[in-house]
Amino acid sequence: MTIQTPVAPVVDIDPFSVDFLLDPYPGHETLREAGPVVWLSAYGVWASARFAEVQKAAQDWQTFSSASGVGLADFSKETPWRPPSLLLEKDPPDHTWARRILQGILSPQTLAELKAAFALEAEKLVDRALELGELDAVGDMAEVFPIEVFAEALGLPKAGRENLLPYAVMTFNAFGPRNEIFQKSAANAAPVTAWIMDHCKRDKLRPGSLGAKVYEAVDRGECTEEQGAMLVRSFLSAGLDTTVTGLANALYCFAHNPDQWDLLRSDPALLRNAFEEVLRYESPVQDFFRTTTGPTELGGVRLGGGEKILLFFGAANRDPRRWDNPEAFDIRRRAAGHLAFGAGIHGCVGQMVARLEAEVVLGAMIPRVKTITPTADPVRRPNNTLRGLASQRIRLTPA
Ligand code: QZP
Repeated sequence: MTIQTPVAPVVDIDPFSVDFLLDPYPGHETLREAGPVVWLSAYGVWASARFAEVQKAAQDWQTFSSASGVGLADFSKETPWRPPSLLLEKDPPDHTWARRILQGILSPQTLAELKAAFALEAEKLVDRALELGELDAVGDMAEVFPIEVFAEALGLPKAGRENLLPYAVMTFNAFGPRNEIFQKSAANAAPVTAWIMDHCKRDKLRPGSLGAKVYEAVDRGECTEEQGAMLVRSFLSAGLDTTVTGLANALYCFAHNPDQWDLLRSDPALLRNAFEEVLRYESPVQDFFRTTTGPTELGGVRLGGGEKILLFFGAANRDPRRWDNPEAFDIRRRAAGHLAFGAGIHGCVGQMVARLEAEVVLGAMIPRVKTITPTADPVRRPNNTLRGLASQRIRLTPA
C-alpha cells in the first residue's frame, strides 16, 4: 500500500462571509475542484465539499466526532455559547439514550397522528395565501406554518412563540465564527434564551404533546428531569427554523422553475421526490463541523487528531461526481441519497416531520394553485449555517 502525500490544497475563501453566504455556489465549486479535502486558511480548519468524502466523514462518528461541537468552536478548548446539546454535541454512548428517546417520540405512529392536523392547517394556509393573491412566500407562508403546527405539536402555549425563530437563528449562526452575522442575531439573546429555557419545563408543555412525551420518558426513568428539559430544547432548537427554511426554499424553487410546478401538478405522485430535490438543490443546513478523534486519512489527505473539518452538505448535494446536471432543479431526478439531513447516527431525527410539513403544504397547493410567479427578487437572510430567505414575494393564481 502506498501512502499518499499528506499535502492538501489551501483555499483562502471565507465560507462565513456575507458574500459567500448570499451565493455559495461559486465558492462550493472552488472548494470541490481544489481537492477532496482542503485546508481553509481563513479559519485553520479542514474542509470537504465533495459528496464521497462528506458522506464518509458523516457516517464515521468514531473518527469524526461531534462531541467537541459541530460548529467552528472546539468545546475542548473554548466554552460553548450554551450548554451542549445532549444529542447533537455528543457521541455514543452518551448520544445513544438521548437519540433513542427522541426517535421513540418521533415514531411512524406519532407522524400518522400528526398528519390530519398538519393537513388541515395547510389547507387554511393555502386559503389565506390565495385570498392575498400577492404575498410573501416566507413571511406569509414558510414562517407561519411550522410555528402553527410544530410548536402546537410540541405543546407550547401560543404566547411567546415569537421567540422561537430568533432563538433558532442565533443557534444556527453560533455554529459559525463570532462574526457580525452572529453578533447581530445574538443582540437580544438574554430574554429569548430565557423564554426558551423556561418553556423546556414540564409544566409549560400541554399533556399528550411531543414535549410532554419527553417527560413521560423521564417518568419511565430513561433520563433525569434536567436532561428532559435539554431534550425539549433540542426540539425547540432544531425543529422550527430548519423547516421554515425548507418550506421557503421549496416555494422559491417552484416560483423560479414554473415548468417544474406544472410538472408536479400534472403528476402529484412526484411530490415526495420533489421535496427531496428541493433539499438537494437548496439545502437548508449547508454545513457542519466534525473533530477528528485521532490521526486519520480522508480523500488521500492525512489529518491529525483533534482537528476540525467542515463538511459542506450543500456542496456535496451539487457535486457533479455524484449528480448529473447538478445545477438543474429537476423533480424527476432520483434525489434520494442527498446529504441535506446528514448521514449516519446523527442523521436528522426529525426528518419525517420535515417531510410531512412540506408535503402537506405543497400537497394543498397542487390542486388549488395554478401558477406561482415571483413579483420581486428574493431577499436572502445570511446565516452561518442555514441557507434561507428573508422574503420572496410571489403571486398565486387559483386553479
Ligand atoms: C440544532 C440541538 C440541523 C440540525 C443540526 C439542527 C440542530 C439539531 C439539534 C440541536 C440543534 O440538539 O440543540
